[in-house]
Amino acid sequence: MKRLHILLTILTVLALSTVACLESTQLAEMQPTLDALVDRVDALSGDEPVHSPGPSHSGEDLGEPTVEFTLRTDSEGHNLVFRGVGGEIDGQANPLLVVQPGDIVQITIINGQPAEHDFVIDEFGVHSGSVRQMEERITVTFLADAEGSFEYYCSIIGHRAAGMFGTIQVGAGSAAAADAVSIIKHPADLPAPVGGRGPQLVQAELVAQEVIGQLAGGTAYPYFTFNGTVPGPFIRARVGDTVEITLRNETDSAFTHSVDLHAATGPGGGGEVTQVGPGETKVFTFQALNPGIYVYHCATPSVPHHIASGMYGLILIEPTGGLPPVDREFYVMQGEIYTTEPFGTPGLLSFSHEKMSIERPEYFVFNGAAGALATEENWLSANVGESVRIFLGVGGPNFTSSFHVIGEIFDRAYAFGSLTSPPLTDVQTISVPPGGAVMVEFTLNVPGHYVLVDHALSRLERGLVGILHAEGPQNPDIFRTGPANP
Ligand SMILES: [Cu+2]
Repeated sequence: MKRLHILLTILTVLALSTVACLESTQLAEMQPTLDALVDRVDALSGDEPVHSPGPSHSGEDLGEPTVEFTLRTDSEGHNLVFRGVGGEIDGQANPLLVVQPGDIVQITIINGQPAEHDFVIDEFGVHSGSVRQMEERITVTFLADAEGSFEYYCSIIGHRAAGMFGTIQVGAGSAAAADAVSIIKHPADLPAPVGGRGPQLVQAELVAQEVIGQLAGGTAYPYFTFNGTVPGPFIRARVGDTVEITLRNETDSAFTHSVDLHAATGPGGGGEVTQVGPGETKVFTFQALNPGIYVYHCATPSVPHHIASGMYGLILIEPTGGLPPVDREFYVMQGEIYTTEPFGTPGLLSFSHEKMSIERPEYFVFNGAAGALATEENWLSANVGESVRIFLGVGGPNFTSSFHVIGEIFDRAYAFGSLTSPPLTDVQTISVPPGGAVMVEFTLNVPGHYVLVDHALSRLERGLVGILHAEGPQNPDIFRTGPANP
């Protein structure tokens, strides 16, 4: 059911982006994706195993509630939501409701809109009946007699798709998942261009940190990171620079780690001389001989385990004179995560060496987590008229990305991360191999949401989606709804 929640989250993001783009872009391309997702969600609604919950409870025979929540129907942008009232959920849209097995749960719905809504949790037989008038209230009480994550939603037609759904988590796994930290690297977090300066010494410190991180809502994974984020820090230098890399491994680590920088010329790209046990620090230095956008990654066996768990990043070696200036630069990396548990399982998941060895990931991610770049907090933000540059790397460890931005065309694509070859021009989708990267550039002409995907689109349903949010005036000469000559 958690899987359903994630799909619905993605669906909502896509629905939101589609609504926002109706008068602007790419509806034609988004619609099949949305339709497919709707079909998938519908199928899941029917075939998800039910955790042997109890029958519908009317409330009278349950006794006093042991936990209470209040939700108010509301809107948020183009979406409809349940908004938390009071307590820890106050003000949150579609809050995660955490209860324990055996709790008698009472939920009060207040209508914040002059429209019909209701409140349903299928697995617990909860069907509130409708509220129609402003401030009308209805209360449901039920026994949380099954562990796991379950969806609550409004069953009025179209309302779930518009965003009226959330998760109630009962018992196990919720504590670990709730304590998990965010490992998402913000896509705008990268150093300024080097410009026209001469060669110099560039020092970078990498810290190997093993953390329990949020893989998805209510789902955690034991990540290996450089400096606590996936990808690790963006390292920026120029050709001819002397680059000094310090790798420290936290004292509370369980594993040895290392770093291999594809920008370095020498044994293992540094991987041989940087093997550091817990609490150790090692330093090595290389000269940046070749310009380009390069991947770095941990090179400690099992190397694909360390990479799949998040130990990768990009190092940019700018050519003499620097890169042409642009208005916005972004840093995005794609990877796969191999969990023992199926996609969508709540709680703390575990790494599966078996699934990794047969290349069957459960999750595909941009910047470390499912849907990491699809929320306003972490999406790529720019304005109409601005030139945009995306550095897209693939940590992998195994899957090639067919990188595409829905509704945009790459004016220039520096294939394979080569910055000294002439760029490809006017490119729709570009292949980026594991351990490889690309630099793409384009200008934003029309406001709206542009969705970052791997055009192997099944991966979208496993978490691989991001949004480039463009604000500014409409540009009807380039895109508009309606006929050419109204
Ligand atoms: Cu490692």
